[in-house]
Amino acid sequence: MPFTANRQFKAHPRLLKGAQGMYYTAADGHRILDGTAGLWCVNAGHARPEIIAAITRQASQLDYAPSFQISHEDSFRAASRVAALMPDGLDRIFFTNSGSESVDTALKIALAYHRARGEGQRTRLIGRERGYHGVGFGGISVGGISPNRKTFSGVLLPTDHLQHTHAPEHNAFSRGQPAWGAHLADELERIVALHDASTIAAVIVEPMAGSTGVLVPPVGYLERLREITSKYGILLIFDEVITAFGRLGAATASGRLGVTPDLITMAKGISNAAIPAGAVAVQRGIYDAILGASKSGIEFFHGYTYSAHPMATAAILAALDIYEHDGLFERADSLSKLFEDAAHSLRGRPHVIDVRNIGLVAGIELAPREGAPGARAAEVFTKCFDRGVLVRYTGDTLAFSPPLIIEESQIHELFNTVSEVLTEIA
Ligand code: PXG
Repeated sequence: MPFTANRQFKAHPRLLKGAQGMYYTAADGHRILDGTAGLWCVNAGHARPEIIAAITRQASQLDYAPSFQISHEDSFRAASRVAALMPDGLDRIFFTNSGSESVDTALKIALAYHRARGEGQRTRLIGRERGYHGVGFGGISVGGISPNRKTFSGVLLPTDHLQHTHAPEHNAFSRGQPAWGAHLADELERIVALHDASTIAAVIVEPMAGSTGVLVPPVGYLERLREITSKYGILLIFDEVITAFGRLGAATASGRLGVTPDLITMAKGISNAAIPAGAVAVQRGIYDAILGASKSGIEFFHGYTYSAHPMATAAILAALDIYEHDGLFERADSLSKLFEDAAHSLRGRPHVIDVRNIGLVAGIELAPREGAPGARAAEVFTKCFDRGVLVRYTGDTLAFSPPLIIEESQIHELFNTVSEVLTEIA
């Protein structure tokens, strides 16, 4: 099983058999409040009838259309709708089926762009410690989570990594963006000095690092990365697989935080996770450069059998309709203060050493148990699950990212359950 202790799971399986709105139903019938939108992806809540209807209709009308040399109208309709949510200028869309594929696609576009401009020697990619960019070879190369890399270390791409921005000694219990840490982006200058800008293709970061345990960018940090990358002609990629489609109370983190990258990767909320889907948004100048470099024929040798799968584009169009009609990005924004207060109310509870938040995301970091890092958070996860509340954990950080339809009372239920569990564990 993916990222799972297989033997433990088989000894104590946790199975789900249904989902509706804010709740899962476990195999034994008990209801579980979804505090994580599945894996950060079911932003509009489960089993939305509009999405089910769109997928069903599409399955009977056009179950599949080849994506090479042929397409279907919804592919372009969905691309235009996604583009309309992106920052100005990022209006060329390439469809994928997952976040990992989006990341590898974006990295390949970056390399293709430099090559198209006669700078094919720009091949080095810069990621960040603790970054998560999926599990393709590109994604793990720029990723900064060592257990995901070490087994494959001999075959990773030439990369370098910025320092992560986790700094509890300066920023513990910050609300929203922490004040300290913009200068951590200056490390890019050091990396550029070491390798020379002429060898560097792109920098990729999650604007808000989710998987590693909710690291919110310090005030001014992303701006600084933007300045330095622009200065040296290095492309800036924001991996918005988690943050796009409302998670931070806006269509994108880029829009919410006011920093525009050159490429944006997305997946998860794009289809409300009802059908696997992902995409890369590309600045028009990059697209034009790649197309312009090719005299005729195929301009970019890349793509998937299931790029813009008809069922995926149907789900994307239906999900984007819901986000718009129900005002879910605005809803996430208006709930974010209450969510912040509820998360920070756990300050002072047993084991809590930090609380971090932005939009409808919170991370609660626990002191690790001596000799057993991660065990405390794992126990909280299990106990909450049994009590009917789903949270995520990574290391000793609990992560919260509910569907954007969550009600105020459910926000309180989520954090109150965790608070109770914290008082019960060693
Ligand atoms: N980039 C980012 C920023 C992600 O968060 C991926 C790429 C890869 O997406 P796919 O669709 O290939 O899995 C992700 C995925 C967690 C968790 O609990 C996060 C992800 C996946 C599973 C669990 O933090 N993020």
